[in-house]
Amino acid sequence: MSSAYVSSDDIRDQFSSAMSAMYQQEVPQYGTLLSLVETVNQEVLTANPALNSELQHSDELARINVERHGAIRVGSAEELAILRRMFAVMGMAPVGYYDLSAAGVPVHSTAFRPIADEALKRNPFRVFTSLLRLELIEKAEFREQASAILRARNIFTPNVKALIERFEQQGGLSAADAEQFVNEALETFRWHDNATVDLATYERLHNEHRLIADVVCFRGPHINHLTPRTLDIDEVQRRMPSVGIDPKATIEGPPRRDCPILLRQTSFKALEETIAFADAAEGKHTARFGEIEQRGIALTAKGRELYDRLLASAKQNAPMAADNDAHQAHLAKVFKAFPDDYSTLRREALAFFHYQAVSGARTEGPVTPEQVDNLIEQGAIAVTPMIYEDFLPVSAAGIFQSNLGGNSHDHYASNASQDQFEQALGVAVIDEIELYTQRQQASLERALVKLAG
Ligand code: OOG
Ligand code: NI
Repeated sequence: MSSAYVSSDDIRDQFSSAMSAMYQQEVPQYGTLLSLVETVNQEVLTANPALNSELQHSDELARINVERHGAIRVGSAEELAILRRMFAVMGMAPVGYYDLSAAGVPVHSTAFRPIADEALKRNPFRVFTSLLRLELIEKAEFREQASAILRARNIFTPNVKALIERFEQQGGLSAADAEQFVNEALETFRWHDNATVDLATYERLHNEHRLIADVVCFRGPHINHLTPRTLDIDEVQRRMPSVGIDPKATIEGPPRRDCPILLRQTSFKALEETIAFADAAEGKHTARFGEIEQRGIALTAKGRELYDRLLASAKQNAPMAADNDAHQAHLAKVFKAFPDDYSTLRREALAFFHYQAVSGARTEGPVTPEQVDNLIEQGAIAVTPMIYEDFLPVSAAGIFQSNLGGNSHDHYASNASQDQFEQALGVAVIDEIELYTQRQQASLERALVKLAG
């Protein structure tokens, strides 16, 4: 790629900070949450020098303050396919397939995110992107009305489409084009307090499912939350009320542990906002909320299986407590079966790690897998946890539900359709486990080459 072009990592970094600035203006509580998260992160790092140096060593520290994910919901295959090309300009590819129908939400989703080590270090900005599944709406009349409304809208500015095409033809964008791209791409995700339909249409679709109204009745897929990464989610959850934020009852995901795994998340309830409808009637819509997350180590397929099993059994033998302390205590008991030290997690191949040669160390001849363990014990190879960069379907369902006022529709139950999603997207989604496996393997190979001198 010619140096006349801005790197995709730079464009993503600019876009992620422009999006954050826009959302702080639109939803002031998000700004309050950002400050709270920053305060708690600073306190954690001050109180815990070992964590501080571990994060510094793995280049995690630099990204913490820019790190966030957002979420959007789109209505048609065409919209999803153009979004995929838009995110590609920012070095973001679709990773993973999430079926939310099992949780009574008529969407399926992927996460657009950077995939290479260097890109993740620079800015791991991710967007959880859901496609509405009109085929799951029972009444044909609603299906047809919704798809006619969606066909008539255009969620992209003409300029952003032209810039996407220019990027695809040239293989990059100049600084001026990149700046214009960021500004124009932002328009797709802006909030509109005027709906494209009359109040009666909104209410009909809303009564079928609140999410359908949210996707169908507006000019575009407004960003519905942005989520900063905290180093202590329990502490942020505890302090949210003190800054005027009302958190959802329980933290989703695994319990607090010495070695955090996967992803823990909590949110505050969606705001009720005034909307002007096309017939000049005034009404309310609740869509936009705030969320925080704490990320831990990525799990292998084997580790993930254990996580899913333990989570399911926790849910089975205790209906999710509305009291977070009781819920966390119960989870902690069930998750005792999940090893909680990095050495066991690595030896039992439950989690992914980065391997690094320690400078000055040398090996002779080829190294067998058993010798890798010895080299680690001898201090010739250092291992650091590989952070989980993706999402969790059960947690995502919990986040969706906390904002849908409990109006879940069981008849959508378990209707995964990855083929159909990929057809809409225009490409196959990348398998996240495969990505972690490749990154781990590449780091080990680099370490061994370096040790061999
Ligand atoms: C997405 C909810 C899922 C997460 O972090 O798991 C999500 C949405 O409400 O559109 O953001
Ligand atoms: Ni989220």
